[in-house]
Amino acid sequence: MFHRILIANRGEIALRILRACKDLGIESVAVYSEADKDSLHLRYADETICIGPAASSESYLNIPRLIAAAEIGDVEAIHPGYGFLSENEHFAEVCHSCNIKFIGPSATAIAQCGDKVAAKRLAKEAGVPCVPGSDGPVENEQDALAVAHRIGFPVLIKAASGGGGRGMRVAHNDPSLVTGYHSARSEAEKAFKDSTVYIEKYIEKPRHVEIQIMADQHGNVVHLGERDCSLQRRHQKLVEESPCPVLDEATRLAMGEAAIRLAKMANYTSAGTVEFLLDKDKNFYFIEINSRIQVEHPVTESVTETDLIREMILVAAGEKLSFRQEDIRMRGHAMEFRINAEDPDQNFKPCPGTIKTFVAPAGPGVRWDSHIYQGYTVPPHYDSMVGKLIIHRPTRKQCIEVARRALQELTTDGITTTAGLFLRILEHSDFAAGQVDTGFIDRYFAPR
Ligand code: MV4
Repeated sequence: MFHRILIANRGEIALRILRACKDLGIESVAVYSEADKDSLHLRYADETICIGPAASSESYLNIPRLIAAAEIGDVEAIHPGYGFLSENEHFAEVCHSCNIKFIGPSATAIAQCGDKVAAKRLAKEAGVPCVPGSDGPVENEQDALAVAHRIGFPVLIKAASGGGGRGMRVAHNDPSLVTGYHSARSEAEKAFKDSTVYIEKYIEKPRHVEIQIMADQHGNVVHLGERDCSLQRRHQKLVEESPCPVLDEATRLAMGEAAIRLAKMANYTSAGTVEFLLDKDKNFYFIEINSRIQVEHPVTESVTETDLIREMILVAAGEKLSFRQEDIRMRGHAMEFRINAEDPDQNFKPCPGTIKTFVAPAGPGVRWDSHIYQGYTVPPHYDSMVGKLIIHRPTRKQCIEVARRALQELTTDGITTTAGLFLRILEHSDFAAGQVDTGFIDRYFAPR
């Protein structure tokens, strides 16, 4: 087992990883930018190293500085968390060549997942249902029109290196397809230095349902059920839950088995997420695979009684998975609410600042994953998530009841957060009925 791990991240996930290290008796080295010198996890770390100024490009994204910190800190492994370098194949490769274990999938697996055209090809090979569309990249206008006429409008043009909805265009007819094709390509070129695009049938009002997988270095792959992440705004998830309120056992089984086949086809190791769209008729289609631990992992940890960060560390050290598929049962219902320092009434404008009074919610089934404390100043340089409220109760109805109470308890005087928005969402009859899709927030809570 590792003796010492470097945590290449900040905020709540840095604290989450640090806690897993502590529980395993592993020493931790925390790195931080100048803007994060008051970060909570630094107080618990065995060693802290400042890696640069506030700008991510000069700190959390700076590979030479992180490797230097790993050498100085004398660690055997690096946990990248989510965001930053977590899906950077080059970083995974550099760690490998420096004899530092990257706690995540291999550089090859990361590269295959990062290229959405390659991932879709693998999925097809593995017999995983995919959205009808182009077979691989679309090279020109004529190709694009031919694909659209074969599958029928509406279609969605997507960037092969895309993420977060960038480089995506919906087209309903020939002229908008031609325009969208070129604007998607140039946006993709700017954002990802890769103008490769592909085309899919546009699935209207889908639910976003993803399967958590976990794989060790001995060929064992297990799925841990699904998360419904349909409540999003501009590709930022706001609420996630498990189980998906509309998924039947047969579809859950089919999605889980599909995710496992894909993971095996990709020689995948560590934690990963296979994303699907679920249409109105309960058909599911693979869209992409995320090669990192995700923000919403506690939802799965709650319903499956697992510790995914601990498991990632153990399998990275070469251990076998601590559970088999038949050991995984889903119990009760879990929801996660992302508390962002943003004002929903001002178009979700970021609201960094100092927290004058802080009270964390608690009680049965309440988990609060956060790095904030009374007197803490939320810096303006990073994403605005300041905590995650995770509720786990025997039923979805009780989950909603406890969530309402816990959101009311949460006190963060001095900064505006999304907590108030969630109280309004919880009152919505469609949410109470589990009848949501990826357009729900835009329709009712964030009209442009
Ligand atoms: C789709 C889709 C509908 N049809 N693909 C969004 C980002 C990336 N993860 C894939 N995404 C989608 N892909 C097809 N063929 C719908 C989404 C989608 C979405 C689209 C518009 C507005 C909000 C959305 C939220 C989640 C998913």
